[in-house]
Amino acid sequence: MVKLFTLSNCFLAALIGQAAGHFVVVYPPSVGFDDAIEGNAPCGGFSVDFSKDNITDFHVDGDVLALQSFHPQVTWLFRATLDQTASGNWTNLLPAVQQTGLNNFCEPAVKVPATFAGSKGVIGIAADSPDGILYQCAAVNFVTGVGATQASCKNESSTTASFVADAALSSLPSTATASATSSGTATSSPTSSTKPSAANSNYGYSGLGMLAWVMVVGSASFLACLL
Ligand SMILES: *[C@@H]1O[C@H](CO)[C@@H](O)[C@H](O)[C@H]1NC(C)=O
Ligand SMILES: *[C@@H]1O[C@H](CO)[C@@H](O)[C@H](O)[C@H]1NC(C)=O
Ligand SMILES: *[C@@H]1O[C@H](CO)[C@@H](O)[C@H](O)[C@H]1NC(C)=O
Ligand SMILES: [Cu+2]
Repeated sequence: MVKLFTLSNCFLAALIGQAAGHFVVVYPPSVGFDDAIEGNAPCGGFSVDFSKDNITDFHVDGDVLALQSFHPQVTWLFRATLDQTASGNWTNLLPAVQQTGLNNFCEPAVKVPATFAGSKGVIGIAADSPDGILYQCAAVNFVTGVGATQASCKNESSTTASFVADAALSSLPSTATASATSSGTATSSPTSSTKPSAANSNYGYSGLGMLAWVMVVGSASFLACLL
């Protein structure tokens, strides 16, 4: 029965494949989502633009990060930076946490260094998935205090989570601590011309190419799902 259930979940994951996305951020709103380029660091193929993004107040003493995963297992890394281009200077907010089970996952009280309060910045979410590392960013205004509860903050009942060591996530560039970066190591950030964006995506698929891609990815996610 358990095996059957896993199998049908795998079929579902394979069917959903790229179409339903690898993962989405439910709260705070992301600066942009396109599942074909979600693997582009640091923000899933979008740049942060405080003049047009939906900017959310994020409370440094604890606030909500709500996600939805379309992979049966994924490992999350939550980061924050005061670099408004999201090019680097990241501070890890929690150890890598592995979600087992599809759909909703929410950390209701993620803390940010108190010194961030009063500044604009970016919350970065990196997900180690069977499709590689995937990224999303939220443009935020760091404020003092604790954030309000969000109705969208919930865990799927069948989901379990635990802190894990994740070599891929811990070797991400610019995963620096606040104290290490305050001495100036953040200056090695990429120039704006090298920043990934929707415009220079490597995924120019269309028509039959897209169909082939979906089939390959579908089979791959089905196989990955069985492991
Ligand atoms: C900004 O995000 C909030 C929270 O997700 C949402 O309720 C609101 O509709 C968004 N506003 C715009 C302009 O997209
Ligand atoms: C979801 O699960 C994580 C990990 O067990 C836990 O830290 C968090 O508080 C849970 N979220 C909710 C909304 O209960
Ligand atoms: C890097 O982050 C630290 C705090 O963690 C901040 O004091 C510093 O101004 C930041 N540097 C840049 C270039 O954003
Ligand atoms: Cu995926």
